[in-house]
Amino acid sequence: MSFPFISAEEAASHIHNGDNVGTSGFTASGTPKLVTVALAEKARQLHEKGEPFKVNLYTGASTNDYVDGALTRADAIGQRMPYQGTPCTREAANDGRINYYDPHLSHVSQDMRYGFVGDLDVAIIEVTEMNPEGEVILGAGLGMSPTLVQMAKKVIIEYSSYYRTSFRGFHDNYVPLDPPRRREIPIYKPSDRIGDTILRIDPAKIIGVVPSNESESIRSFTSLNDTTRAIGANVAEFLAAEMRAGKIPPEFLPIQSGVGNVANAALYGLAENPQIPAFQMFTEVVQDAVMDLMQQGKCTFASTCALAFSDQAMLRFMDDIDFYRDKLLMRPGEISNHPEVVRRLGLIAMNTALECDIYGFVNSTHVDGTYMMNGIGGSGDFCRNAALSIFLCPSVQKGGRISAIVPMVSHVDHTDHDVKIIVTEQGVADMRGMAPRQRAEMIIENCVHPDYKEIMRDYLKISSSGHIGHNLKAAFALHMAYMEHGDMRMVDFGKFV
Ligand code: 0RQ
Repeated sequence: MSFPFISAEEAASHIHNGDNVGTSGFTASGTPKLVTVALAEKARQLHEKGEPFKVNLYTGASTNDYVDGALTRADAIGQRMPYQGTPCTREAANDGRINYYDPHLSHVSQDMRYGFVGDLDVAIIEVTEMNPEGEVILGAGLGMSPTLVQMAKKVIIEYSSYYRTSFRGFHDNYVPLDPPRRREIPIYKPSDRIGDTILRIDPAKIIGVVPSNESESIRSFTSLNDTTRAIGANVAEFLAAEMRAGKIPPEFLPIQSGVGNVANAALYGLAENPQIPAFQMFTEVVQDAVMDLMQQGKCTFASTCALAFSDQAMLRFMDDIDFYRDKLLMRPGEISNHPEVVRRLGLIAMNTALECDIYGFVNSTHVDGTYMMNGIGGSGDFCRNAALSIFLCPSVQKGGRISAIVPMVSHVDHTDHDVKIIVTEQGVADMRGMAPRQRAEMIIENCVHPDYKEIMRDYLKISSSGHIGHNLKAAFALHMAYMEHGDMRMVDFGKFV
């Protein structure tokens, strides 16, 4: 069977108001780049004629301007799941124009197969190679494509010729059976393959192939600064001490690292510390730092869901692709984040917090408990199940006007039952085995910025007794001081005593 080449506009004509649409990719990598933009234009034209047009959008994780950006600006998204990180989509989720639902990333594929969001009308899948039997090689992000092509009534292919070297061999496509027939996920080390390099799509579902030549358009990271460098160094020193104490085996444990500037810096911290041996990664996203670590021999293998390289780094990757062939494997998000495997492999999980509280609860998602930043992503998948769950953050934000360590987080994503270690540029709080009051003292002394230490000690003094001591009137006094005066340091506990 051969498939017709069609324009992005024609592809978009097959997508209808109210359709459930799934896209390939994970973060910006491997997403469609033309059909979603044409779909946005179709929505705009229909809206001008006074006709309704919105689709419900289901993706592997965050996307990019080609998907979330274009569709949000065209007011073409109804329901949206999961993780997003595009500024205009964030705004639309916060002001209610998009109905955003933010589950753990490892749950999304199975939730869709379980029928929680209904049928999937269309899947738009970026591929880098395909044959007339519907066998395809995906691109730089695996996301939930295996589940999407299994479920979709129609599949639109975006055939990317941007990748000038073959991606064949980097994917491990796999869909677990659903309960009650689910079996164990047979991954016993990060490099174990359990699925297929090729993804098979029922040829009868493929309605056309749209040629594309777009890059992922990922920008390079902000270079390290004193704060992020200090966080990285603190993590590395802590892990080196764990090894010396025999709590991490000499061959080390696989690393999971979140996305963003802080997570990137933490990996460089591990690279720079000579006491940290070469390690493997079992993670959901690899960023530019991992390429550098592989070149240095510090990271010997990475299992991931996506290669979220900046465009510059992707060009270097393609130039040297054979070096990476036995060092990188992409899996569906359902597997890269699978609690069973995370627990079995004993990961060291490093994710970034918006704010932590003095008892070890973590807010990863909602500024002031209300404003959605990005989403929980995979942080919960990893946090609860890792051998060591570490949260990183600068001790202050916005030039010191916000303390990232507060008396009580304004929203809870990760509880004190799961979070083991908090690291800021000030130091490390190792909360394992510690009662709440011990944790509070340790976090204040080791992690809080000097401008806020006395404020936190004062909070403890006005807190009740009890297992987790709080003063419910004053618990959000720092947040309120920021809202009222633009600076948490203006807090006045006097009125709560
Ligand atoms: O604001 O953009 O205006 O400068 O948040 O903060 O310090 O640059 O850190 O890029 O690593 O992002 C938690 C958002 C951190 C991210 C978060 C403001 C700060 C800045 C970004 P500006 P930084 P990062 C893997 C795992 C949740 C999901 C997760 C995230 C902006 O890491 O979304 O871990 N994590 N997934 O000024 C007000 C605070 C703030 C604050 C930071 N307390 N109050 N603003 N900011 N703390 C990924 C996947 O699952 C795919």
